[in-house]
Amino acid sequence: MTAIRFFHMADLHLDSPFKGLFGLPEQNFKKIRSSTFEAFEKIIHKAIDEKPDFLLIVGDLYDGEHRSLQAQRRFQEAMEVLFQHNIPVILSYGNHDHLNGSWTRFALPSNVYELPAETSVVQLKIRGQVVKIYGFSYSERHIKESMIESYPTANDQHAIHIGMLHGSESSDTTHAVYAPFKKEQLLEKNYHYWALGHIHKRQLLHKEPPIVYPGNIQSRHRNERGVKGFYDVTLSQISADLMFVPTSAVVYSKVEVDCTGVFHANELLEKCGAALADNRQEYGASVVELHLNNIDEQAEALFEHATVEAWLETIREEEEGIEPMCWVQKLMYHRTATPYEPTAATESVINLMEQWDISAWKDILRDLYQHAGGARFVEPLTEQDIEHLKSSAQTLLADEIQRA
Ligand SMILES: [Mn+2]
Repeated sequence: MTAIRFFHMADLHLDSPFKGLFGLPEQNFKKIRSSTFEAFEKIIHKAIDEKPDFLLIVGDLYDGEHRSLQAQRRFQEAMEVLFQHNIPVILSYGNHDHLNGSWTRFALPSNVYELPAETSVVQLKIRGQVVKIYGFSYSERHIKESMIESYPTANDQHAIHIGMLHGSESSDTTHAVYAPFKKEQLLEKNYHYWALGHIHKRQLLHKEPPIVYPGNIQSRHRNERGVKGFYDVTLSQISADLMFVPTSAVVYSKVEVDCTGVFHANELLEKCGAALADNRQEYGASVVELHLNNIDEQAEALFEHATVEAWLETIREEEEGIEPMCWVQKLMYHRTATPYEPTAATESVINLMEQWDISAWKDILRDLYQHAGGARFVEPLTEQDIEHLKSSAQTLLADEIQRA
């Protein structure tokens, strides 16, 4: 039984602009701004070193439909290098880099198969083993209808069949639904592997055969936390072996500091420094959301004469110049819950807040999220954000009542 080896990646989002970052030193911004390229280059180096049989790239190679010139140039150069090493690449375009955008065209070398808008098959022969790869590119940004019917059922028993699909599982309503599918529909095709893209969080929807989201290769904002990468897959007709390979050039992470017993400002700074050093040790270059937990009355005095912004600035100064970089994007502090006597008024407000669903919250926050000048600076509202808003609103309310 011949086994083949390929790299499965998706959502490169090359030249992502990282719009939500402000006030950071020039060299930090440069590092972050080039992280999508750096992550991609790690993959190309590994491909050159280890010579997999081919690469699959499942949509959203480029961040914008205008496909920045720099991104295209860097991508083309990478493909030329793979051409010299005889490594084929099969790619599809997704909702971000759909075929209807307007961009300056670069010609890619002949080892690269760009899937067209109609579901098509690419056939390769690897050490005598026939491999059939099916997929399509987005003809326009919004493909809301299911595309799965357009994929043929595997009938050639001697071939290895792989489906490439940029889209979302139809029950997953946390994302805009693109080219929706049900897991059962994929399984019915009798393929040996489903290479998915679109959802940036790595996940295995099914084990045998594997149905896989590798996630993106580099986080783009604080809601895409953790180490990103791709899958190095060894596949035969009867077995699949998946190895995750990290590629993040900059890791977005959440760092928590326990402030129990903190009394002096320097103690707080030391604790933050130590926690950030651990984070640096684990992830290398990073963008951090720093949470100060268990702020008791004693520790709270530290925030009476200095604002959170002033603390953030001081912590950033402490970190400046240390390599690899650690940019504290956000500082949040959480008081130990101060018991308060609930009154009918506070309870009714809190209960009301509990009843708002995601669309009610979106409606309430409409002024901010639809603001002509400001909307482009805020990241999309997530369920996590709403949870956080809800708890801060409740704490604030309880506090105000108590002080009144
Ligand atoms: Mn994407």
